[in-house]
Amino acid sequence: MERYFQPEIECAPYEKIREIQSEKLVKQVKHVWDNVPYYRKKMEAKGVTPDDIKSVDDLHKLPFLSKSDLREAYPYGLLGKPLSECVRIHSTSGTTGKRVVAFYTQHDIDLWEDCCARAITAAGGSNEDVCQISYGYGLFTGGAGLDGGSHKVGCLTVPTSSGNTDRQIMFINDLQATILCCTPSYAAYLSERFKELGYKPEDISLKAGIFGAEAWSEEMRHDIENTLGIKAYDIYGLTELSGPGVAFECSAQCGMHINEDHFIAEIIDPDTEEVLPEGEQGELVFTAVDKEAFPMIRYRTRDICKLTREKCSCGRTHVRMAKPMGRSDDMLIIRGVNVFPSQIETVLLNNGYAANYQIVVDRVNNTDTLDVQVEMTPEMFTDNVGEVEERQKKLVEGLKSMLGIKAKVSLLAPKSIARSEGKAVRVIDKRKL
Ligand code: DLL
Repeated sequence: MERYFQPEIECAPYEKIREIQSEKLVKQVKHVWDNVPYYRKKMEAKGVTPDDIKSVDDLHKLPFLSKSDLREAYPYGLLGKPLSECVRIHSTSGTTGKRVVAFYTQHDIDLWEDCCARAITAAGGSNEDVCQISYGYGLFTGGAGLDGGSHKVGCLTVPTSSGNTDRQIMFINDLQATILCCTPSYAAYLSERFKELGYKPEDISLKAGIFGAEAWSEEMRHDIENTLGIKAYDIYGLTELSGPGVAFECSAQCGMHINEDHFIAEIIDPDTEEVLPEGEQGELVFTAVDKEAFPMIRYRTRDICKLTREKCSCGRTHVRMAKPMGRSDDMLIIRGVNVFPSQIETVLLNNGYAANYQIVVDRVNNTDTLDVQVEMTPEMFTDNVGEVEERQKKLVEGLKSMLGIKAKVSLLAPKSIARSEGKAVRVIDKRKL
């Protein structure tokens, strides 16, 4: 059995990691200064030159990049290499404004696939595995990234892409797939379908799942693990930084190791932009020190989470990020109270519901309304009105204690909410329409 594990990097002492980062950062800042006039102007405006950046300790002197910079510089304004050296783009499925288009040289793709290979390895993968990739292929980074990683690990790669659920199940069964890669909401849908078809966990060949691209709760993880009989690993990334594999979970399933030889992570206060100490919650900011074609420096992700350097039982030393609670722009402000969809999901799953829900926010008579619509499971489904009312009441109370505000709860019949094959759309905010 061959494993794609790089202990000399992944388990390097902190000082060694800082050394690698500092060396690469100095080079990267020079590369950007010389080749990306847009960022050079930002540096000049802040009065910083490459000579000021001697190590990671100087990172805070550099200006941030944000989504609005990406929009302003669209499409070619942040390119760090001539187009003749770029070999690929990927793009986000952004719903507002211009899409993000990210560029890759062959070197960038190799590094990205290396990150994804580490993720598959950390989930127990080797060249003996059959790895089914049910993330979408195309502009979205999920399919291509994990496909490349799976090749590097030497798995037999099954590129089903997303959708056509019964065909997914056929391939898993016929080829005896052992690793499944897809969004957690699609994994939940596949689990539901396996159950409907009468499969028990021990009938399913899968042993691990690599699920990411959207926020998902611990409760959802347990549901998927129990139905499919697997261990479910989280994976994080974003198009601007390459795609999946910026960070990944290991056997400890306790936060995601950030590939620190490629990405330097900081947590900032999103309002003051001040860098926060380790362990505090704030906005995640990344500096990609190896990327050539689309070199992001201090890129503000808008994802809210914490970092820890506590020792990990897997032996990897790279810093771990907690599950992001959601993006700061996913946060709903309802009657002045901050609400993350992931908090609502926790309450629903703790009460025995599956992750088939939608959150509808509206404004009636100048007051915000929050309607949590959730499907009953087939086992709960009943026409006994008293029982349904009792269930509703329990959820209203659970939500009140989690969020601090009152929500309306609508219990729906099983299968009344459309299933997602990619990233699930959980929130319908009618206030913005
Ligand atoms: O979602 C890349 C990806 C593909 C990651 C497949 C993992 C697996 P984007 O479409 O650019 O890229 O969306 C990036 O998705 O800023 C987060 O808000 C969210 N996100 C990604 N992974 C996670 C995760 C891909 N594990 C945005 N948990 C990010 C929570 C996640 N949110």
